Amino acid sequence: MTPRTPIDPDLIAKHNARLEKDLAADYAHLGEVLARRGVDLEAITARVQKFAVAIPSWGVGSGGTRFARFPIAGEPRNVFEKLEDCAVIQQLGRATPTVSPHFPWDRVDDYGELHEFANSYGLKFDAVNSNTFEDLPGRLSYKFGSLTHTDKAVRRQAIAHNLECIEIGRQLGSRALTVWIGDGSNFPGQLNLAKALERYLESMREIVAAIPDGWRAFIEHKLYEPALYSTVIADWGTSFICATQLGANVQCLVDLGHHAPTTNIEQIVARLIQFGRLGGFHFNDSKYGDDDLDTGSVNPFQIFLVFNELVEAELRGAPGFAPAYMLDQSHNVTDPIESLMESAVALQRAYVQASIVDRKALEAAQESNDALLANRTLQNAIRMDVEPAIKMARKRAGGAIDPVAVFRESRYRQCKASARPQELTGKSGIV
Ligand code: RM4
Ligand code: MN
Ligand code: MN
Repeated sequence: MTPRTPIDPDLIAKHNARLEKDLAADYAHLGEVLARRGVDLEAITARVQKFAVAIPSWGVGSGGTRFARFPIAGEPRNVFEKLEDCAVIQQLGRATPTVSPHFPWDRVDDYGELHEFANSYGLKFDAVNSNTFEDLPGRLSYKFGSLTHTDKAVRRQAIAHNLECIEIGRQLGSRALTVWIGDGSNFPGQLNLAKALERYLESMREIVAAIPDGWRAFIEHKLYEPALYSTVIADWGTSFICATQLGANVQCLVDLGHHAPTTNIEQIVARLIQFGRLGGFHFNDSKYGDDDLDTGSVNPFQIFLVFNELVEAELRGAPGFAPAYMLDQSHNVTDPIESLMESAVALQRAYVQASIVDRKALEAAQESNDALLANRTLQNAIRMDVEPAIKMARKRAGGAIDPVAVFRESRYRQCKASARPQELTGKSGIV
């Protein structure tokens, strides 16, 4: 069955026809430059075509800050409309064939129907995210924690929610559960730090016991917020220790915004790979905290350095290396569809640049302690304009050479503005 196409394929073809000639010339030029370095452009383009990152279902809605939310006309009101928007991103960009759902935000009555609906657009589901950081009416409150709460009844409720997420994921064809908790404390002395972690492990043991064969559980750490004094799973060390305590199918998920501003994230990534516990990523960018800005918009070098570790691990065949790539962003001042398309390209760019690093030269420079040459080897890779490889990969896969331009010309958002009458909710932003 050919997938449904929310954007008129003729519009893409028309746009591409206009840009094809320039792209062919740029592509040929890039091919020559890379050949001089001993790199085969066709092999690189084929790598780009295989690269995939999941869209967060919550990312296609407009986000907000702690202060206010400014919904845009035509934003999705339920998971079906979210999937429609995800299909646009995939149709134009061809780098995002999966969606990572979030529950209870994406709850429906019939998951078989949801699965089929996604399939009709050629989309599949990636890791299922549980949410025990928000209260539901008529349920016990997570104000003082969820999986680590002092009250066993609250812990039971949070565990049950995660078990339900696994069951939903099973029906959706997902293969992983991501657990992020907001648990922690706001005052020194408020929480017994050791006991809180003990309760976390106890709760997680029950969840991990229900993880189906072939699945993985991801533990996502975060330095602070909403807890402002201490967070139970604050850092990769805690995440790593918990993963090793909980089982071989439990790994660590790195959200780029969940660290102190100067943290060397690429080194964390290297450590997790080395010890077989890198589960995956939530990509985004930030200046100060968990800003959830578009990936690569603030610090593209950081993304490159992360991919430098990932590609190195891939090429040397690091045991158990199979990270799940997901975006986790919140869009306050842009159209989420445009932002997500740009972010996927930023990841492809970092992936290509990391793929053309002269690894032999780098290793030789490292072994001989030639710091300057080692750094120049990396710089040589990021100075290359690799856009033609990315555009060509997209075009060959049936996407748009310039996805944002086609999206704007399609007037998709304007059409949705009338089809999806705005629902003003009091909800503020995500953390
Ligand atoms: C959290 C964390 C989680 C995401 C929520 C919405 O800060 O990044 O991954 O599910 O935000
Ligand atoms: Mn995240
Ligand atoms: Mn976050």
